Amino acid sequence: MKQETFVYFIGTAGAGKSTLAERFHQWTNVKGIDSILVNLDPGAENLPYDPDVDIRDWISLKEVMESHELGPNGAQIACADLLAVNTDEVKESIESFKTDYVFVDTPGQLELFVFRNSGRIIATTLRPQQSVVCYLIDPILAKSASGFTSQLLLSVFTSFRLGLPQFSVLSKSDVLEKEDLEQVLSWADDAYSLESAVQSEHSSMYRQINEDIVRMLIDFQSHSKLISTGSKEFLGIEDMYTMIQMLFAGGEDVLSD
Ligand SMILES: Nc1nc2c(ncn2[C@@H]2O[C@H](COP(=O)(O)OP(=O)(O)O)[C@@H](O)[C@H]2O)c(=O)[nH]1
Ligand SMILES: [Mg+2]
Repeated sequence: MKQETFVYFIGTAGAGKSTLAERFHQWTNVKGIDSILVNLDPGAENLPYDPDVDIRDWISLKEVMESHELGPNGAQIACADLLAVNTDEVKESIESFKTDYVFVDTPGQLELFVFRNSGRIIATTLRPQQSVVCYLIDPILAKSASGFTSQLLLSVFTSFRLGLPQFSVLSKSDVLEKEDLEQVLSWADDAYSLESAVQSEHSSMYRQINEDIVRMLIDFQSHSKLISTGSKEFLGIEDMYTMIQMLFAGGEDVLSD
């Protein structure tokens, strides 16, 4: 039986999860690696790909809105809670493809997958021993030091909740001016430069908190290994692939045969 590697794309709304999942899938096609795309967003309207496994086959946001007389926000939450009910069917459907890589696109809003129980149930049921989270940092939200720190904290919460191996990427990096991109990458390389940048944004009453936050980020190593990605020419995808191969070292590299 094939030993699939699951890659979960997680990040705030609009961070570029669906687009990056699709780009990675295309890249594997070019490289001759077998992969499938799984959509776990019941509320997805305009996906930039045609999913191989689609949660919307089991859960319809529109039907949940009608049957429970809910508005779109309430229905999104109800749908997120229903995700776990269909885990066995989703697992069976994924396994039927007998593939090497499973790219899992998660609901638009991060909290629906990370903070509610369903996400955790899915991530620990499907194939936790060969799963990795690709956490997307939205560059627009990372331009200021406090914004970037907040994004790193969200990635720590994600790792804390799901308990899976995780790495971060700076998505949509083409939307940043060159200087802003360099700034964000330099903060990612050096947590202490991030700390002093946050310090200069806030008054000194936050000094101790800033120090504590930076120490925690270093402990979680969430500040390091930030890979720049963007829609152009598969930017960063090969680095992501290498990172995943390294994480599961000892596993078979499907590219090498
Ligand atoms: N410039 C640029 N735009 C992107 C990139 N990736 C995604 N987008 C755009 O950002 C928006 C949100 O992307 P999407 O993948 O739907 O984000 P999601 O909500 O995290 O799944 C869409 O309008 C995409 O076309 C990128 O690499 N560069
Ligand atoms: Mg999406």
